[in-house]
Amino acid sequence: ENGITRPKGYKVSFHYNSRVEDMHFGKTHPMKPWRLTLTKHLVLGYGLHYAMDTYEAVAAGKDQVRAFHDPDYVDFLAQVSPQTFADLCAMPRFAKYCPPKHENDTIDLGPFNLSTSAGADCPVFDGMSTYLFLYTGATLAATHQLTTQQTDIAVNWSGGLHHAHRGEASGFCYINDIVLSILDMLRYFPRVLYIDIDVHHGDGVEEAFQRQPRVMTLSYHRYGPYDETGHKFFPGTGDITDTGLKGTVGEHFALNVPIPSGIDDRQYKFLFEAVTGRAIEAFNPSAIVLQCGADSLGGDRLGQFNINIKQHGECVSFVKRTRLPLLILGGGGYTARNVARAWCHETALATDNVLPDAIPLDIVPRPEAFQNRAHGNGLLYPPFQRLHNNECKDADLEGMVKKIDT
Ligand code: TV7
Ligand code: CA
Ligand code: ZN
Repeated sequence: ENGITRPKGYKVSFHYNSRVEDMHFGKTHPMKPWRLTLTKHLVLGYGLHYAMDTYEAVAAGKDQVRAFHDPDYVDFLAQVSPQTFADLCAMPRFAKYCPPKHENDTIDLGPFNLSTSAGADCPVFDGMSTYLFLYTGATLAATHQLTTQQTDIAVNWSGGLHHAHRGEASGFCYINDIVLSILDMLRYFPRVLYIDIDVHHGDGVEEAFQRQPRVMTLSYHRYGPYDETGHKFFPGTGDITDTGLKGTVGEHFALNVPIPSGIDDRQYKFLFEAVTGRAIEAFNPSAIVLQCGADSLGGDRLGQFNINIKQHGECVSFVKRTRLPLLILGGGGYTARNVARAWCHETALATDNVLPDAIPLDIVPRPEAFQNRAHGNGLLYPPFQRLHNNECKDADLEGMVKKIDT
């Protein structure tokens, strides 16, 4: 016996699809869908599938995706591949979306911020269309389980792609599965709270609901200049003064917690619990969507925070304690072994299971991914080689919370 039990008094559903995991954005692209395979290996290795209902996702339909996205963009996404890209771009219907070309561009941008050039944030890759409609299908299936009260917590680690806009891909995100999910939820729940702990600002979701007082968006993210050239950390939005569209009924229903690099567990816990607690109290949501981007972990390839898996998970526990219908999604996360650790740990938290910290290396197919000679094979405290200087001052935290709470 592995000791894994189903949670008492509530249900958890787990949505996945193996075909999503086998996709490749390109050799050097930081987004690695196989981190989902690694996550699944840990979840199965620990036996957490005994604690949940598991569902293999089917692809979302174009009509479902059109509930938020531009119809031309949806048709393009449904047909695009490296083979069809040039021909599609040449069609008058899509050519009008192509930006003018510049002499010394390193990246050839096509329509909708898509590109076949190496180095593009949103590349066109083999199987891309399948990938997009499948991760979206998984989120919509998870949402359906919640809105029909067949489950209490639904999990889709392949979703959470918060940067996609109505008619444009952005920051590794093509279809905004989160927006589509919340739109569905609004047919059943009076108010939906969206919480985003990815290290990047959840700009696409905030923008989609900037005029909607029934949706509150709350993002925690790295914000500010991050290099010598004064470039801002992507996407550069989400200032503390950004609280929704001024002069509309949506004003005050967006919250942003911009954070300097290097924030530690204690500081993050303080900010997260103070601001999220107040948001829940003031907004009184009927359901919650939690985007659990794992690039906020210390040692992430793109992130700049220093928080550990235990604190990342405490955000999930804190939100779960509201006992509201909860959709848990993935998002960013670029150091695959740590992404898998965090999301497996959070699957355990969702199902009220406590896992032994030693990863069961004998039952995961790729033990070498979790084996480290110097630091062992712990689940919660992997070695973080590259920690960031903590630029986050204790003295500023209290003031930030006050400023947001107005
Ligand atoms: C949700 N950072 C998505 C986060 C999206 C971040 C960016 C890269 C990057 C892209 C690559 C690549 C990279 C090592 C890192 C202004 C630019 C600078 C392209 C090189 N290596 C999420 C998006 C962010 C693509 N984009 O929130 C191919 O880093 O900063 C930018 C924009 C222009 C484009 N260039 C980067 O976590 C899922 N991109 C290597 C190959
Ligand atoms: Ca965020
Ligand atoms: Zn991110």
